[in-house]
Amino acid sequence: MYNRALSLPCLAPVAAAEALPPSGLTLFSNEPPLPVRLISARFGTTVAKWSQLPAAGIPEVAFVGRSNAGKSTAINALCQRKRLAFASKTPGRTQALNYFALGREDEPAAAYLVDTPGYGYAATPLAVRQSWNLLAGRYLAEHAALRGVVLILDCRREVTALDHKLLEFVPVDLPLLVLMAKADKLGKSEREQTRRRIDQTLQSLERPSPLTMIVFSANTGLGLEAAREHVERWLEH
Ligand SMILES: Nc1nc2c(ncn2[C@@H]2O[C@H](COP(=O)(O)OP(=O)(O)O)[C@@H](O)[C@H]2O)c(=O)[nH]1
Ligand SMILES: [Mg+2]
Repeated sequence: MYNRALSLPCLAPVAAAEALPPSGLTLFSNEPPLPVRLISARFGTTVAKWSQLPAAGIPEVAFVGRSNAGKSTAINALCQRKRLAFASKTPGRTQALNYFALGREDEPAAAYLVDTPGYGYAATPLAVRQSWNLLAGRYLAEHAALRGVVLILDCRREVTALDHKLLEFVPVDLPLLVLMAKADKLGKSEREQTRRRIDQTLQSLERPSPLTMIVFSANTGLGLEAAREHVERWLEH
């Protein structure tokens, strides 16, 4: 297991006042850094094998879920983009991790959102499933930069056996945000009953780290702002 300790970039000390530029501009200020906003997301890079992962200094949030759960649609909605993550009715078979960079465009990424390949699509050949375990599974289990994981559930399927399997990869000390997605597909009372059942199932996992569930619909915007704020808070400091 990798060390999850946060490694902060060291700021070089300002040696003397004359080190400051004569214009009066200060190189370092006491102002806290600007918060990282999901709406700044743009494509970063595709990681197809372990050796291509970025160094662990930049915080990451991973999005996981079964194929067709609504993961790409949720990422697009959270980032206010139409086609940042590719959403389709036919689940893709690519096993790569897609990195979306956050922060000012003219600066190196301040953080990353990471779209993981859909888990366990029924028609997925065994070899593809195995390569999921080797890259995405290992990434969730070991990558030190992870600040939290967003699990997307299709509210009509609730927590399936595949979701339980997927969660086995996620270290118990990582904060988890569960989006009960496509909530617009359920009426009000059905939605509330589903929420209670999923909540009970999640509590029974007895994960020691913070676990939050948000009833979510990319179509209506239900839970969107709360989910966005939650992820942005993980990326603070
Ligand atoms: N009604 C409804 N459909 C959704 C919602 N989110 C996703 N979908 C649909 O569910 C299907 C799968 O979505 P997608 O984002 O591609 O799932 P992924 O495989 O998990 O990335 C698509 O047809 C989406 O249009 C939602 O909030 N409401
Ligand atoms: Mg997708």
